[in-house]
Amino acid sequence: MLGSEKKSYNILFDKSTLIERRTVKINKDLCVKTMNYRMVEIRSIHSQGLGSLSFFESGRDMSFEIKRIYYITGVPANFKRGYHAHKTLKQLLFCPYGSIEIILDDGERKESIILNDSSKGLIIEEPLWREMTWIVKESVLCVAASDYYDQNDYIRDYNSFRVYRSQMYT
Ligand code: T46
Repeated sequence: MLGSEKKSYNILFDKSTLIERRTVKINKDLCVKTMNYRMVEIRSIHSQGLGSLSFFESGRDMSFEIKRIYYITGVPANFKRGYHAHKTLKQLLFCPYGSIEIILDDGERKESIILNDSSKGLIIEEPLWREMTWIVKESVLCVAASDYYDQNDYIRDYNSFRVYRSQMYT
């Protein structure tokens, strides 16, 4: 029997550019959850022989204000980074060059996303454990983040992350 208390979050990026929307449904009795991340299309202009120009604008394309941009370069193939989650930070990840696997983990399940297209982005807006693997050497990982760097927003211990997640939904 379905419980009486249900919450549902539909977070929109931009209707015109949204290619996939995932919904978190929380039923307090059944505790049904799906992992909340979204793949989005980044607006891109392609010119024959001149390459491609992609862009997004804070306040127009984004569901959160961008306060920080960072990018990771010079990583060898098969190298792994991450192994943490964020408590409140929202991020758009994209790979303008190369191929990077992002494994997202909600404490119960893992899902794999390959970033290998400069016009596709991955939005993460809830605490999800992440591991990134560089499939192609020197792939570039760019991130637009909703807040300034704060090491207190990181959860770097997996068991602590699972406890944090379980407390979020009780
Ligand atoms: C994330 C994934 C996708 C700073 O000083 N300022 C910054 O803005 C950032 C992002 C990092 N740092 C320092 C903290 C560490 O001493 O840079 C060093 C490397 O950071 P970290 O080991 O956290 O890097 P990754 O690749 O494991 O994770 C990064 C982001 O930190 C994280 O927010 O979601 O990329």
